[in-house]
Amino acid sequence: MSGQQPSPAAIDASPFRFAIVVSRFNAFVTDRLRDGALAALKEAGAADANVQVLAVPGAFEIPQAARVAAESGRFDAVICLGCLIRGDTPHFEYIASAAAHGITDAAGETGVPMAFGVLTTNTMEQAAERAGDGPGNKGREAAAAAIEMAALYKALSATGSRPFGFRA
Ligand code: INI
Repeated sequence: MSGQQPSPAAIDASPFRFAIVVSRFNAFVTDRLRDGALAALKEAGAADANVQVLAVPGAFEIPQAARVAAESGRFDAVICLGCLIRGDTPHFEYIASAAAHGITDAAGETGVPMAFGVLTTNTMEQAAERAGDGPGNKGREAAAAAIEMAALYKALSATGSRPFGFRA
């Protein structure tokens, strides 16, 4: 089949520039998500100079910074990282919903792909499990998604490479 995408593991990240928007709230987890994302980008060939880490206070602020980063025109993809741990009040639901919807809207409205690496867990243990070393790290997973989406958008914008049925 023509126009088939390479498997994500084979995608070269060196042509792309990435922003990592990471919240400081629950930093013992989000630092590890950030490190996982940085490792995945490096392994895929991204140069340090093409990766910018932008810290924000909490998950609520992630979409705000992600949108401004996308609008700057300086990035091919934005990797959003945060950690929400459920408490005794509905606060968690509001922030989780705002983060998810805000990131979705920012990606759709700016045309810059954004990966969702915001953990929403019931316990600290569940969060820590998803931010460990190795492939289960959700920062790594988000970085892999961002690389794949940056490559997909590039393929879609290339002249004459529109897949069958794509609108003019
Ligand atoms: N921010 C998080 O990233 N994770 C949380 O678990 C969290 N809790 O539980 O409150 C949290 N709150 C802060 C919020 O994201 C904003 O930074 C704050 O409301 C200021 O706008």
